[in-house]
Amino acid sequence: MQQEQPGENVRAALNLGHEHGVLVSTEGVGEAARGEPKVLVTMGSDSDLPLMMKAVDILRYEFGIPCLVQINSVHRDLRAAVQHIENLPASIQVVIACAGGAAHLPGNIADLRADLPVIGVPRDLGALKGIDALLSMVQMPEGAPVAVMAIGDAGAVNAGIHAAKEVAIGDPAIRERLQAYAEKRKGKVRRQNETLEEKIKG
Ligand code: RP5
Repeated sequence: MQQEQPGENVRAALNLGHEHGVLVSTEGVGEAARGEPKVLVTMGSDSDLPLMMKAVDILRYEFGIPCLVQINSVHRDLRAAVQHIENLPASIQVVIACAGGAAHLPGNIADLRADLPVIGVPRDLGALKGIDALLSMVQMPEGAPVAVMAIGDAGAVNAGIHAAKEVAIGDPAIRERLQAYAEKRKGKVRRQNETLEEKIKG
């Protein structure tokens, strides 16, 4: 399949119903999206979406990686979640899963999909401020690993970068974009040093 195919053609080629989620790429969302999705970005509720958009945006704008975005709740509709995760398009190489509270979603996906790496993002939520989600994800028993990121915004961005690194294993163009991203970060330190004397003088 050609990368430039629009979203509806991608859907048709992948035999993907709208219940499978929303395609997102650099070019746009839904019918405006282009390319096969390489990353599934899933979450327990659309209340997690503002956080997970940080992962989606770094994937599409920094690395040009199309993704599929999908809600999967393992405490409201476990059967639908199993159905979705077992029927992902074959182009999906990595899963990013976000949840708050007693966060079972990433671990459940790690069990359902022995073939895919799963990255967990704990959401800062409720009385325990994400510590509950962090521990639920990181303390997976032996055999179903979840690569757990930091709680909240940094974790969502890092999940996008980590997913890009997984995709880059088989895609030299993504490796180059990761290098370019690292160079931008170095530039930030250089600029901070250039203006440091003025800031100290006040
Ligand atoms: C989890 O419960 C979701 O991932 C979300 O973080 C949390 C609260 O969901 P809502 O009550 O906001 O839908 O399953």
